Amino acid sequence: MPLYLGIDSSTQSMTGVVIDTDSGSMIAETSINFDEHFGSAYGVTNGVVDLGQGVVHSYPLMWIDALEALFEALKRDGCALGEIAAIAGSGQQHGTVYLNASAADTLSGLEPGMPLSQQLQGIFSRKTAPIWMDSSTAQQCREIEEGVGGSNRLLNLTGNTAFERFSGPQIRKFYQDEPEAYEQTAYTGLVSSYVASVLVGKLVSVDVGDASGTNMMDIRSKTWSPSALDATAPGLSDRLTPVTASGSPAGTIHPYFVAAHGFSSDCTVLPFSGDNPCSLIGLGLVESGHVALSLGTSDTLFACMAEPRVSTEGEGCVFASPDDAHYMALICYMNGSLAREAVRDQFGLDWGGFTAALETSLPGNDGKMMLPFFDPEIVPNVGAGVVRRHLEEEDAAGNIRAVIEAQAVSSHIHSRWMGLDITSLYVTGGASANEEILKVFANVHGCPVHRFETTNAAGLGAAIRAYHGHQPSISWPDACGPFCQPVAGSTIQPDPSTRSTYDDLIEAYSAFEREHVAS
Ligand code: ADP
Ligand code: XUL
Repeated sequence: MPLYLGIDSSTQSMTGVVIDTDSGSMIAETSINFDEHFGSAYGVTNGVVDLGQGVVHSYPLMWIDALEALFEALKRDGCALGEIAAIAGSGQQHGTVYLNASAADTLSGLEPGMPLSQQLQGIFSRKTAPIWMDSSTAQQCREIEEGVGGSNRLLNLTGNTAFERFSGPQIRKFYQDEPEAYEQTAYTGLVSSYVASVLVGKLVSVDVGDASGTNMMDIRSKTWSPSALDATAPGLSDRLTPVTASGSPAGTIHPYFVAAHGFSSDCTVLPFSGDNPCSLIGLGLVESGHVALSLGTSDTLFACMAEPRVSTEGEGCVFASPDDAHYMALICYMNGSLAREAVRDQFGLDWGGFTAALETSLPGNDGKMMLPFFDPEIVPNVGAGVVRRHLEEEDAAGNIRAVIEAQAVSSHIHSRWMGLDITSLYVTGGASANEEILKVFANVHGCPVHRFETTNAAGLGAAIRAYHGHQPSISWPDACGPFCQPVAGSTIQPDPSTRSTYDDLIEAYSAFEREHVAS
């Protein structure tokens, strides 16, 4: 019975998804929440440390503690780790990890009998990793764009204008702010390649899917772009390994994991990719046209494309798909679940109360609106939190509906650059468990919303990538087929009677956003 494991190293948790390809079923899904397990040891809230002024970091060592806790939890749940034929993974995108010259030897020499995090604590040239929520690099974005000859040049070269959260601007800021620590950095990786490196016991390359989110990869040749690297930091090419195809195995698992956790010594490890690229696979988007929505810590809307169509206004981005053939178009909102939680908590509600409030309010919210940027926002680009209410602050149901309608309408407005006729939406992410939220997205986009067995498409996509990497002769549609079917009877249909209300709201919200957010 061949089993495949997908590991999702996300903002708030480390999740394992195990699939059995004989029965075509998901046999385990287990999550280690960072705050719950390591909140006091590492001082994280929602998995991160907010250092102020847009600086948001996390701890690479904590992710490894969570990885070991995940393996123990999977075993407790009865999962036979020794039967896993291959592992692939998914990482929160863009976050950068900085390792010193001792890393390579430490990784290869891992010994059973001592927790990994104790053995790894000396390998970092920077103890923390800036993650995708960090919006402190506006200056570095401009410098990199200028360095390559302007924002259009960077867009044409890498598929993306410079974004604050992308890895290149973050690396440049580190080089500028901490030149000595940058000098001590022998290897710069991403969350994805770092976790894979620990599993294999050697420095593993960044895959094409995650390298697309760095502002440093040539989107056509899928190799590091020398001019983008030069514009980012001196000597950077010496601190990177070449970009790898997502489907080309990174190696076999290090003997540490055989001795400490019972893996088979010939378990193959595939490169990890970004969480959104993995969700593309986990939702079965391996042919161009279909569109998906992920309602996790960030909210993202994305689609599979045959060619890299770019967003000239910087609303969205383009990544290479980890199927090594297609591309994905994506828009990303920082104010996803944490904005929904902010409003929920303002009224002292749980998700049940939040959902009841949505049920009692009407589509269009009687004209009440909110710009729900509790934190800086990516699209539209807002440097510091901006919350504008066109309603009473004490109106619980009005505020709750206003947040959800703002998020759904914004995803409609800012996805136009993708040039797609959105005829259905596939959903994933923690908040996709909430049917009332999904109804709003179905009505605003005027299309059915399909739900899946797991709300963690990134972890499932990683498991499918492990399967495909281990059995490359299977086609992608066949690899995804059994695992990526919407749950029968769970589709949410749009209510046509809300169409004109939402057409009006799309107009009104666009104007409201333009009024309060300088372009
Ligand atoms: P990530 O993978 O980005 O760490 P997840 O996809 O696991 O995040 O989503 C976690 C979020 O899901 C939580 O922060 C929470 O706000 C949200 N969530 C969980 N259950 C519900 C629910 N019933 N309604 C709305 N949101 C929910
Ligand atoms: C995508 C992005 C976020 C993170 C969340 O560009 O920044 O969706 O990948 O984990």
